[in-house]
Amino acid sequence: MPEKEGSCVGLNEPRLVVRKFLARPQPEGVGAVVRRSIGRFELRYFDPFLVLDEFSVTAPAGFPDHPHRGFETVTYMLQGAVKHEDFEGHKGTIGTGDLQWMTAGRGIVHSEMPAAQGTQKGLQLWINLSSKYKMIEPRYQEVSSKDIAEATRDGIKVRVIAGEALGTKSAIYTRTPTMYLDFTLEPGAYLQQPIPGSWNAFVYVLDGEGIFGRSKSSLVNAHHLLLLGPGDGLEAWNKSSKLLRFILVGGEPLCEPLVQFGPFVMNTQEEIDRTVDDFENYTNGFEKARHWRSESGRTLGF
Ligand code: FJE
Ligand code: FE
Repeated sequence: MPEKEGSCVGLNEPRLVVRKFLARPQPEGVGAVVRRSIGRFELRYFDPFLVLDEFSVTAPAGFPDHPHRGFETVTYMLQGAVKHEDFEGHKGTIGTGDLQWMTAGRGIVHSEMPAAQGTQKGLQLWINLSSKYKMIEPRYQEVSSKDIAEATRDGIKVRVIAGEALGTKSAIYTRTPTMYLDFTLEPGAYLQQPIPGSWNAFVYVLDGEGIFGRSKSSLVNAHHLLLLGPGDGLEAWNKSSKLLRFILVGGEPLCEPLVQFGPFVMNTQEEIDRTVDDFENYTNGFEKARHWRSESGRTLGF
């Protein structure tokens, strides 16, 4: 029998931090604020990731009616609640710790608005879809906080949004192979997390101060994005006296041409032109946008 699970884990080639960005607040949507790391000018694309926003929204601000095509949006709530409504009549509210994994595919038009008093905070990640899946039927996977798989070991807690960690697997289906882990490390904790060698991966720090990649590297605190270089996993340390919370996200790069026009992400300019036509003429997946308005009654356009 193997020994205690995990005892054989060891990384041969820990990934090092190759780039570091501080995500500063910027206006987005209607009166909302995002700290954008991936998707800003200096980091337009980190294949397959298009956008990572740490958002902060207080009513009446929000993200009223707007379309998406060609990718997935993953919304993970950190505080408060967001209500979404789409043009098919799909409605729901996600609160602290809840997850919405939306595959926009050929087209979604929806609104994402605050659903509670005070400030709603969370993360929204946009994951590109490969050319063969860009026009698939839209799909939602919604997971409430209590159903997100968690594991704890040696001062490490992980919430497994997608993929696997500490022997615990998520039930989320990722069309583009993706891992998404929410780690909390107690003071003194040390983490080794395998990551498939061919994947791109990053860390985004939410709280506290951590050391990533090499034990002697400098402390990294909240709102910083770290791009990881090649290797087979991540090593992280909490050498501080407070909790350290960060997400680790990895994905298999698509290695395809990319043409983006706001919330439409395709492979060629021609496909983008067709998408704008489809949106304006309510065709090829946007049929139901013709008569639909959310309760907010506003639009973000695109
Ligand atoms: C969008 C502008 C936007 N980050 N984080 C243009 F703001 C958006 C958009 C969001 C968004 C929504 C939430 Cl709930 C959280 C976000 C951008 O909705 F889609 C376009 N096209
Ligand atoms: Fe959206």
